Amino acid sequence: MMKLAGSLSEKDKEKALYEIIGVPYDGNAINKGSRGGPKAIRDASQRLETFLWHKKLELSDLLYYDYGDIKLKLESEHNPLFKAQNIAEFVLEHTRIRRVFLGGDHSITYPLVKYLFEHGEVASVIFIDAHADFRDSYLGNKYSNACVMRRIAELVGFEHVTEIGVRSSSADEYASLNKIAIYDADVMLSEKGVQGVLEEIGKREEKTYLSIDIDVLDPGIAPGVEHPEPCGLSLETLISLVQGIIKGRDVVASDVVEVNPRLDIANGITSLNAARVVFEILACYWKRDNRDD
Ligand SMILES: [Mn+2]
Repeated sequence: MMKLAGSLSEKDKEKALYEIIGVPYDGNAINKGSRGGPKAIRDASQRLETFLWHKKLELSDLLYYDYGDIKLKLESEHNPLFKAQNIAEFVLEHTRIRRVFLGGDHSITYPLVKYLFEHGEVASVIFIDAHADFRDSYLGNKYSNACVMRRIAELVGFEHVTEIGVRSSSADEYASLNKIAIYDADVMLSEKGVQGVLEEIGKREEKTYLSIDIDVLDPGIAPGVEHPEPCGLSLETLISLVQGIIKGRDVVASDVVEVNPRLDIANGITSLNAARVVFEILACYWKRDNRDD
């Protein structure tokens, strides 16, 4: 298996400060294909320079290791929560270092947060997503990727969740969103802007899980997603959010989810931009840990 570009080799994995874990699971999506997301992101990362120009950082100096993918147990195929527990079992085996998970459909975030929350590693959750994902149930499935933020809010407390970049929900979902902190996509273009949003959310020292649904980007630059939503963020705006959040919060784990290579266009732009976001997360982890502004 191809590792994410810049990863330590297996013989050096004990040196890792950060770890990458693929979760090739799309069992709770309607339109399948995001199980291919981790591989597509790894493949796309080979097309980018590992020298991050704007930060003057060589990624292979940051010491991260790509562990590969979680092995999902097929006997629990028909129970999404059993699959969720399988994911947590994998995380249990690993040491407490900052992580990046590669999805997979967005439902993977719930079991990951659940595990980390119950072990005292995460206190709050930030979603960057085009969709509210706040339905109580979707087509009879409470663990659908359309319900994931609702399940997480019920778990960690509504006051501990924040959503950024949202521009789509049902009317019923919208009525329940007043319980959480939300910055919709239009706010980035308002007077408050990205910096204003970051000043409000990025200044608390609490262990945070940052979940990035790649569909928060405009479909013009991220077409390979299950539910493309027009009028999305630019990659520059998303990167600014990632930088500010990781600078201001103790982000112990992140994910980049919903890359669906079956729905992507031929040049693989969705996977490429997702790989770029993963690189940025790793660089921001390193800058925070080395107090390098
Ligand atoms: Mn979404």
